Amino acid sequence: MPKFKKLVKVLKKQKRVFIQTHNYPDHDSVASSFGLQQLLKHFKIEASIIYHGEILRDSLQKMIDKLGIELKHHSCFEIDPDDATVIIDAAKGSRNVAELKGKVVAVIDHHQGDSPEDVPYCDIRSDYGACATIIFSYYADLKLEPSKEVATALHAGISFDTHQLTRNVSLVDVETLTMLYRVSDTVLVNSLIKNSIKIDDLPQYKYLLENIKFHHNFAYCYFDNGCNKNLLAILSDYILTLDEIDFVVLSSKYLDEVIFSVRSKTPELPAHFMIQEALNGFGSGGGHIDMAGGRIFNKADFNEEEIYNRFLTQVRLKNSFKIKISDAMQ
Ligand SMILES: [Mn+2]
Repeated sequence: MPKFKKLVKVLKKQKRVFIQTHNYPDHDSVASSFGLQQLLKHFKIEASIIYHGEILRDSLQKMIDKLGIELKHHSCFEIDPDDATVIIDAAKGSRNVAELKGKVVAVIDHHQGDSPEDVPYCDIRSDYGACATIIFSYYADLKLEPSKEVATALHAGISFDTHQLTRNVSLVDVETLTMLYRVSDTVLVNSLIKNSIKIDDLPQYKYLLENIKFHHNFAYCYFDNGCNKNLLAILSDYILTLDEIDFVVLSSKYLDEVIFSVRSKTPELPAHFMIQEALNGFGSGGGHIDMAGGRIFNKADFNEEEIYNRFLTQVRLKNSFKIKISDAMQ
């Protein structure tokens, strides 16, 4: 029996179903939710897509508008404890997912993590570059072709999460993208990718270029005046394009918290472990070997110098280890 049928069985029993993205959703979480919602319709299950936070990027808003994706802030619904929630592109209990009144009955995710025992359906594939790849596998298992809108959304989800097949990508992501490419609106996907920033974002670039610190292959910057989460991610990808840089940490004040975006070009500097280590005792972090995020929940706990030094110590240690290995190999 295809795995997806198990999810259908779980959801058929529910009175009302919500598909919840991670907070401040990105292209992959919205695309995956949309793909799942449309597939559930095939089984006569109606589900509403909800999120917490805001839609921060114009590129994402454009994808939502052009593809007619219906998603609403969770406050638009009166969610009660009997309502069922499917969490997409995040883990149950993660700080990145608002805890709502409904019961979590399913988790579909591609981040590293364990399956919670109290959730009837879990599909966690941490070797995949995008959650959209998992959703497409359901269509493939059922031998159903996604609509042009769903294919376009999933194509965008995979392209954004894997940074156009250059980050945390698996062969399955590539094969999925090849199949989607035949059906999707590639002109729209390309325009979403190419137009990812606005003129209003340029002052943040200026601040970054004026304040970034470099230490050998490590780059670090703290945005004292704040920078939103999605732009911070775009900026860390931008800094990683520097040939000399292997490891980037950008952080910013954001509401009451301090948020972090980490990127790594080399497995010797694993982004997810290094952020966990650096924020230990102050906050939490996680993600993938080449991209990770984190936060300090109370900005009063944030001491910029101490955090910088924690990252720097780890980078120095790991760099010296790397040098020793390469010396030994010569
Ligand atoms: Mn994702």
